[in-house]
Amino acid sequence: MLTRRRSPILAAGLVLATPLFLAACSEEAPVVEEAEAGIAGVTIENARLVLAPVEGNPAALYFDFAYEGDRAFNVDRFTIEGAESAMMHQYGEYDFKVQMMEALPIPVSSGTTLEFKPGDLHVMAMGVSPELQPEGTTEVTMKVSGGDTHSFTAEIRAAGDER
Ligand SMILES: [Cu+2]
Repeated sequence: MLTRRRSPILAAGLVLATPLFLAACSEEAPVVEEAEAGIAGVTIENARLVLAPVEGNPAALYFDFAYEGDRAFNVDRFTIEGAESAMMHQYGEYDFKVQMMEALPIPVSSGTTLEFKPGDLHVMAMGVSPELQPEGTTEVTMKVSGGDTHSFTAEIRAAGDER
């Protein structure tokens, strides 16, 4: 077992090194309209990117995640169009203070739901482009262990909007 004392980066590396034998993707019924690109069984709802009060400061991405599928995987990392980088954060107590820290990859199997929400698990977007403006949208890509990706659209909200 990994211990929490390992650095998140090292732990992530060990998790990624676990061999995963992926079932070949099977294309089933012909797709009529453009499908949400991604992993079968993943549902993302209520995705929103909340900008910082000061332009250029980190923004926070929240959404509801659900998975119904055969293959277990780890939610590993995110990219957000218009942000230079993104990182999963969790709040935890450190040095007698509650503060944000990098989250380890999150194991997911059929029936898992995750709530990325204020004050809890979230994705932090760094290097946010001024082109990301309230009432616009941006494209988010979630990458999981094994390399599959799932893309979805997030609404952009101003700092003062409802989160
Ligand atoms: Cu954060």
